[in-house]
Amino acid sequence: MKKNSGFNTKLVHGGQQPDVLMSVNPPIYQSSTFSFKNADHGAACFAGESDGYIYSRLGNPTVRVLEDAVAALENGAGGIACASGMGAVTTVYLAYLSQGAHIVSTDAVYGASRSVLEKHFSRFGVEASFVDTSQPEQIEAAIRPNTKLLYVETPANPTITITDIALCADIAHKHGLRLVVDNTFCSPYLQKPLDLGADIVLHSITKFINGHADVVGGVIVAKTEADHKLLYNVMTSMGPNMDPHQAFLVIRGLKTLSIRMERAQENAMKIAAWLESHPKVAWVRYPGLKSHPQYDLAQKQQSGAGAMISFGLKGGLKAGKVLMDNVQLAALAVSLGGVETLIQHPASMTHSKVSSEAKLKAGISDDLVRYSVGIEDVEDLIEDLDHALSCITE
Ligand code: LCS
Repeated sequence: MKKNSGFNTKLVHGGQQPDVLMSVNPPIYQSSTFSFKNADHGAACFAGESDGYIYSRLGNPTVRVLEDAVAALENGAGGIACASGMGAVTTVYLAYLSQGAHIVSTDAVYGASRSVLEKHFSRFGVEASFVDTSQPEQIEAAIRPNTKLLYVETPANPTITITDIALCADIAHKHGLRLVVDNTFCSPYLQKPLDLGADIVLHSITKFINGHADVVGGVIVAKTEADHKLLYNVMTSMGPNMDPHQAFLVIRGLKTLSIRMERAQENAMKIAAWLESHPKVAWVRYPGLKSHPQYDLAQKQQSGAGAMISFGLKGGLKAGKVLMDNVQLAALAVSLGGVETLIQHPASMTHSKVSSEAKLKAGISDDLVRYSVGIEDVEDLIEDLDHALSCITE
């Protein structure tokens, strides 16, 4: 594959090296360790003077295919695959947040990305401020002399609030901070944070990149070789490394990212518009709707509106529960970004560990229902929602 190949060519062929047996797909190197040609070769591998593999926590050829593929899609210097999205998030926190350091983060981040800071990193003297990063003045006001990272999730989970990445890069760099973007909701198909000025991008690979609800995983891509080296060192020292079999499945899922994303967001646009005109629906948050507060920014920053919708019903949480209990095609389950449609209630599920006060401030209201649109026939999904909404009697 040429370096300047198109996005879809990178999806199908990215990271793959010619195989000795000419296999079309990368082999699964299910081996914890690799032998050295001789003692000097072993020493050279450990000294970084030879790029031979040593031990699978420190690097594995199947995992490397995925790391190189995602790095090429995000236009970064290198990728670091992790056992989970939270493995990727905490690797980034650990790499840049030492005792006494401070991070400014989006208030509506994924629940665990927030609670790991509040409950665990705080034990080591790390401070965190959570603000609405779609409002640059809130970011500026939160930055302190000890701030090291500006961490942005856009679109945010679950409010679908959109933050201006290029603007955040300017703010971060003016204050000597690194800008980290969680790009899980868009995937590199719809948004490329490094091109917009971010220093580090990460994903819960569990979601759109893998796309088949059969793997938990994460990936980090750094813009510079130096950041890549530091992050790789932290990850391999701590050990949240991805398993080769896990990587093989993600490589398979990745190949169809564009066509899955296109189909899911085409469905999502129709469903969001349908929901917005339904008499029992109070509000809908979807970047493809003109009613989205950052509609213009979404048009500029993303090449599509994505497949995540949040909405609230006029009957509040009580009505939302009836809806969730009566869908038959959509699964009532957390996670997102797969070929199958999922529905969940963030306040009591994915964000249940976030305090009520913090949820309220971040706009994670009790009535918010999150809908991850899959690639089923849209008529069937609308019929399913229509039936579930008709079960709400009050
Ligand atoms: N970042 C975002 C934006 C996420 O949505 C998640 C998981 C993570 C990071 C962590 O990734 P994981 O370790 O789970 O692979 N989000 C979930 C959700 O909304 N429902 O279940 C998991």
